[in-house]
Amino acid sequence: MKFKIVSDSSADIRKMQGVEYASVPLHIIVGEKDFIDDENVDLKEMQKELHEYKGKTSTACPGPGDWLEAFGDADVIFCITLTSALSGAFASASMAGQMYEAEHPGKKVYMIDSLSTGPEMALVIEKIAELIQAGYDHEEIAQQIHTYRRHTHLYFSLASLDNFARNGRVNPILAKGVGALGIRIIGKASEQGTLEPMDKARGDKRAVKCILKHMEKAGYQGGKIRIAHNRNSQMAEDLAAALKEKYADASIIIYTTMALCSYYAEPESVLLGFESR
Ligand code: X90
Repeated sequence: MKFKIVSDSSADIRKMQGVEYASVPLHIIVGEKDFIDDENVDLKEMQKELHEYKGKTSTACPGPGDWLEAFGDADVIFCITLTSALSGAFASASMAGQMYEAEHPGKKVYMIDSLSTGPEMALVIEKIAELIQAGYDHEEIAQQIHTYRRHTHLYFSLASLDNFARNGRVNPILAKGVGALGIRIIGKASEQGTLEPMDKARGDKRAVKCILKHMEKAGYQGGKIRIAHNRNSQMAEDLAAALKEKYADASIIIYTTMALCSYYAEPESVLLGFESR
C-alpha cells in the first residue's frame, strides 16, 4: 500500500527522506508579481519587492486541483494544512480529498487541520513519517496523530504584524507599535487556530526569556523543538542555547522560513514548535 504525506508550503518542508511527501505551494502576490512558494522561489527578490511595493499585497491558498495533483496515485494520504481559522487551504484540500475518494474507491484521504502552521506542522509531519516507517496501519496512525497533536504547540516572536493586519487576519489595533523600538509580540497559535498574543518584549534577548517562561508554563519538559526564523539566526540560536542549557537532551533543529511564513512572520521573526508532556 502506497502512503503519502501532503502538506502546504507553510510547513516549511520541501523534501523528506524515506517517505513519499509533497508540499503544495501557497502564493504571495505583490502587485503584478506572483511568488509561488516552491523550490524555485527567490526569497531575496520577494523581500525586496515587498519592501519597495507601496500597493496592497496578499496571499492565496492552493485550489482543489493543486491538491489533487499532489495526491498523485497514493492509496492512503495524510493531508495536513495550515489553520482553517486563517486560510482557505483546509477547505480546498478537503474538497480535493472528497473528490479523490469518490474517484478512487478504496483509497483514503485523512484530513488534518493543524490549527497552526510552520514548525508545529513540521512536528506533526515528522511524527506521521515515523509511524509510516514503523509500519503501522493507517487507522492506527490517524489515532496516534490525534493524540500527539494535543501535545504540540506553536509559539512565536513577531517583529511586525503589518501583513497580518493589512490582510484582515488580526485586529489592526494589535498591530500598532509592534516593530518600533525592537518591540516583539510574543504569542501562540490558540486552540481555535488563531493568533493569540501573550506578551510584548523589547528586543530579542527579552523575547527569548519570555518564550522560555511561557513554554515552561505550558508544560515543556525537554520534548522535540523545531525553530524556523526569517533572517534572525541570532535569536534562533540564542533560543536553542538557552533551551539546551536547561534541557541538554532536547532535539532542536533550526531552519529558515519559506515564502508563505516569511510573508507573515516578517524579517527578524522567529517561530517555535515544541512538544509538551
Ligand atoms: O492566503 C492564505 O490562505 C494564507 C493565509 C495564512 C495566514 C497565516 C500564516 C501564518 C504564518 C506567522 C506567525 C504565526 C501565527 C500563527 C497563528 C496560528 C506564520
